Amino acid sequence: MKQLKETAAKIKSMEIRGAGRIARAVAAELRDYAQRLAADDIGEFNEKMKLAEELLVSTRPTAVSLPNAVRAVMRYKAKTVDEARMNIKKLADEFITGSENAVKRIGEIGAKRVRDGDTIMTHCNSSAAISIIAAAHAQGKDIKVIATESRPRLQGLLTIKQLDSLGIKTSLIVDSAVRYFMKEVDLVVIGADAVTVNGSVINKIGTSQLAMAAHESRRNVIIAAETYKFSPRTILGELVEIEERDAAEVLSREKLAELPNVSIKNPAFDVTPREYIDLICTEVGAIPPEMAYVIIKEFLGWGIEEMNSFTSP
Ligand code: RUB
Repeated sequence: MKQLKETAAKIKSMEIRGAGRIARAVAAELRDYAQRLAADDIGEFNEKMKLAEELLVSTRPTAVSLPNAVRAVMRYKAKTVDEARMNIKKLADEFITGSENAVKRIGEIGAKRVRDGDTIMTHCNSSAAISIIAAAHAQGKDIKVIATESRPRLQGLLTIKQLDSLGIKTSLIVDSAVRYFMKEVDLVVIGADAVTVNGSVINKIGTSQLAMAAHESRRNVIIAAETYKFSPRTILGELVEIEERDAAEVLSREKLAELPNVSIKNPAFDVTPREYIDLICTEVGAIPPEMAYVIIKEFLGWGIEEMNSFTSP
């Protein structure tokens, strides 16, 4: 239980962050927890696994990759504890390898959309988006990147470090300079925490204003997202919850205490409507956002019928 709680705390505090990494960490934790778990019979084992699942799913509400990873591992079927441990390990390892391969494949597919000489704008720190940029660079295309800081947590600093180590010329800008620099941009490439059935994308706060600015200037916006970022529950009309993080990420408690009339609002993500998105680049192909349902049905296995029968009593 100690390690399980530690992993949950690391995801909550964002020591483990980024939707893909969160998904892989959760699959690995469920696998390892299952191996350590003391249980007299399969009933007790299943109950304890369910509690572990609930704890992990509660850590960050927006990244749909998290419940999708949990679902991929928790569909194990077993009559004995040993069999359950074995199945969980197999499913978790499959998910982790599949996820790593997906990020690589997205790079290969997405790089086809990058032209020699392009300047790409990106936001926050997305492994899938960086995979596209890195693949284009590896193909010998002469590209430049403009990366936003991504306040308040400054994930943009992780991005510039990664791009710098690949030898890619990168400029760092403050988030509010996105529209100012749009005239220098050829293509926007960003990641996703969730994609809804209607093709809207939920990603780091500021993504929607970036996409709007790109749309206004007729620049293409590519979303890099593995299929497990798509949200089956949105078929039922559910909205993806936007995580509201601690005010202290924006202003220290001491400074805030001096301003009795001020409160902080700190949503971690926002929703970009599909009108501002040209392409969602997944590991199974680059699709228009209108095709999101096909991904949810064909590749995640959840169509309208399955979702309705799953939730009906
Ligand atoms: C990270 C973020 C990333 C997506 C995709 O937010 O918004 O763009 O998670 O990342 P946070 P990846 O830092 O709050 O987790 O492509 O690596 O899954």
